[in-house]
Amino acid sequence: MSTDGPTTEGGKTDSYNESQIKALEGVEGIRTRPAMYIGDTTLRGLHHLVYEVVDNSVDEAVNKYASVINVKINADGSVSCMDDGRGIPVGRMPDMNNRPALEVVLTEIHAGGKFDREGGYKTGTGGLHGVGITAVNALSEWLEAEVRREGHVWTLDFQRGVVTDGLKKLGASDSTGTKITFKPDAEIFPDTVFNYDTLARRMQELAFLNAGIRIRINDERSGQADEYYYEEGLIEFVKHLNRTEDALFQNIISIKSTHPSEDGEVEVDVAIQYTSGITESVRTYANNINNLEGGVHLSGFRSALTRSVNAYGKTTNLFKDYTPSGEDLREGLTTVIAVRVPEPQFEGQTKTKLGNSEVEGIVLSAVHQGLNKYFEENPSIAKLICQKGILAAEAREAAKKAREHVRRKGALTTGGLPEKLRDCRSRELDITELYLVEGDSAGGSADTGRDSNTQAILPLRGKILNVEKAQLIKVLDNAEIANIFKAIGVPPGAALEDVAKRRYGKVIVMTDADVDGSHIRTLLLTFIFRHLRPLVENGCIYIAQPPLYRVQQKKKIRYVDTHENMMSELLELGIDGSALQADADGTVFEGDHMRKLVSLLGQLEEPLETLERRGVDLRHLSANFATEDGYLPRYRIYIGRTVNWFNSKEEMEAFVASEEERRGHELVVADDHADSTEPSDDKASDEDIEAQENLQVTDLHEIRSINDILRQLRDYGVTLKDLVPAPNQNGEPYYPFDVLNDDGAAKLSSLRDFAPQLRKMGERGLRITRFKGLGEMDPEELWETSMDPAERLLLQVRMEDAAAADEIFRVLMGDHVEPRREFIEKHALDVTDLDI
Ligand code: 0RA
Repeated sequence: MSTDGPTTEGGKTDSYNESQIKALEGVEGIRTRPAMYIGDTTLRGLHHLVYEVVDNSVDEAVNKYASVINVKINADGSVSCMDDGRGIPVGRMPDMNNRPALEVVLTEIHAGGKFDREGGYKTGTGGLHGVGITAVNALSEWLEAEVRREGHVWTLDFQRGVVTDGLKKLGASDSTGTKITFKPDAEIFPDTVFNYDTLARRMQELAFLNAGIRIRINDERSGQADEYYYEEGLIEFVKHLNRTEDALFQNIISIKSTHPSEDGEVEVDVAIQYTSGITESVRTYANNINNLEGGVHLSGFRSALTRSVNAYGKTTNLFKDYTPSGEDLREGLTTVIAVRVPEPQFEGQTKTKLGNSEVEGIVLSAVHQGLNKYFEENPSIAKLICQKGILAAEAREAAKKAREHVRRKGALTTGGLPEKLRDCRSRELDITELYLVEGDSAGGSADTGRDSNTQAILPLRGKILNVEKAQLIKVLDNAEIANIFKAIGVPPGAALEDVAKRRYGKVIVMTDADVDGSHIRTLLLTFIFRHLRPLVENGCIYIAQPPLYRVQQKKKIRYVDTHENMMSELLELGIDGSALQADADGTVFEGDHMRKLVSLLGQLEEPLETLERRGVDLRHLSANFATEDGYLPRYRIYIGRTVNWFNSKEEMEAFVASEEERRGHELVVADDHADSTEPSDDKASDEDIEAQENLQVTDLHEIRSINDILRQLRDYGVTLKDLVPAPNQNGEPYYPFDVLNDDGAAKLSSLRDFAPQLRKMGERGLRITRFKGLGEMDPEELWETSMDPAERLLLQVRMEDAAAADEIFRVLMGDHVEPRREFIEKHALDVTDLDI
């Protein structure tokens, strides 16, 4: 790499030159078409941002330069990803207009390729060839890079992909690594709230796929934290997937090999284990990307398994009457396949199906050889597998007979429709829908309320059969299940071409918004995922979202979908007919003026709560450290126990430089552990801390938002002190604000109480009911809220959702109690929340 030694003197930037204009165009391109870079801007795309950043750290770790990756959801909703790798280079690049390499990496598309990464990054992970981290930068309201390298800590800040604070040197450090912190841009992403479980699941997956890397994740918002470290990689992945099941034998078969190919080396890593159950569970990955639709590696594996087991069964004379089919041999089999391919090609509906044709043969021969060797060395296990295959073949034979029997009677998909089905008249797939409704009483209301031309209703009683445990033959025996097949008109184990035969365009699952309802929804989705998967792949499956609240005001009734909407409606009602009076100068706020004030105050609440959750006392901070013009300082530096606050990186850099000058030595920046907080009394003695003389630097990101809003509040004459309750001269509580309303008044000690007070006032004269179940709605209500295509809210089920339901289901229904207990305890919070 051709860079000069690092320096903090920025080049003059008052005129744009070619390389900066190009970077700017790149950023604008990404912001105009975000989907091209991260797939979409839904929650999926949002979480993808984190994966892009983590992928770079994983690369660094895979190449043995890093060993630990820390991911943190910060209190303000931003995310930090930190590794202990070499650190992104910070030196200036002469042929890039002397910009620091760090800046180039974060602003140039394909910058990754500009670096000759020694040790060769043969195969990138999920990252899109150097676009990844630049896209994250462009799609973030702000991003801060912190690099430890060449004896120092360096920082570089961006806003929406453009540099705001050039390269700064923050102090000394003898460690190395990269930390990227970013806040997704709300102008791009409709929802910017990260989900801990989603990120944690992916981090665990990455740890399984990349043995020996330690990945920690923690959530400052909730205190949740996990650490993932698997020395044995996929073997432990399979163990984890089977934690809920009884294994057929304890051994996990592992096959690993490397093969030359045209573009470079192909790595194959496979682990399998049989359970005593019947469901097959497969995960496939190419370059750490989950291939939900499978692909060439999966088909190669399947052929190899069939060949190896059948060859063994034949030569040992175990297969005489029956030769099990491939499907038979996969009953109860848990498989993880991970390949690394130099130039992965993805196909299929969701672009996740691996397509490189040469990989099929590579996996086939690797697994074939691996299994043959394993069976030779472990004959008793080979025998168990053969026997299980025979059992499955026998069961399949019996099920086939049973199916033919039912089919002859026309019971499953032809002729007789279920008695309980309330069919619709139209047969046009474009407009017809089948509602699967929990309970007979809700089914009855839905029947009365529906549009009988296009909407059919199938009420389901109680919990449908536990399809996890039952053999297919029993599944078909179950009346409720048989009804679903009959109604939909697609046979079990449907193929893609059967989808066109379905009797309705959409199948809509409608269950109560309580624990039982969500359990039944999981059951139904699992069942559909396993036996009618092509319907999911084709986007035919939906979930109805009945509203949460009914609001009655005199005779008028309205419905509200979510808790958040209920809160904002109450606020709106409170604003109506209210006024705010500031006692100090008699200013009165009313109408739109007041509404805008309330909205600004509302936006302030979240970052203020974040600040308080960190243990920062707003009153103390604003009384002692506010800037002259009434804003809050953003950066906190502890040296030993002495705290200092700064408003900009410039001030902070200057302060560190002057302290170093005064002390005659460099100040070491404390290593930034994922869980680091300010020095506390119980951690170390005062002497220890003084002796360390470490710099502990914290950037309180939320203060950026707070100051932004404070700036806007200036237009209303509102300042920091109006947000902090202050006693009067006699030390008594002081209420400087009055809320006046048609039917009452209230006094406020600070404007932070304004919105809650308005909501309280808004509740007057309303009867608010929170729905516990569909049964509480009468037919018209059910139609208006959950069935009228013009009004209702439907959620389309995607493959990922169905696969997630399947996993939950395995845990809930599996053989082992412990994982189930763990699961329920871990999710107990959500459950109580759902159930109130
Ligand atoms: C370019 C070149 C080098 C390292 C990296 C990028 C790098 C990027 C990221 C992103 C997250 N963590 C990272 N760690 C390293 C090579 C540097 C050298 O040769 O010292």
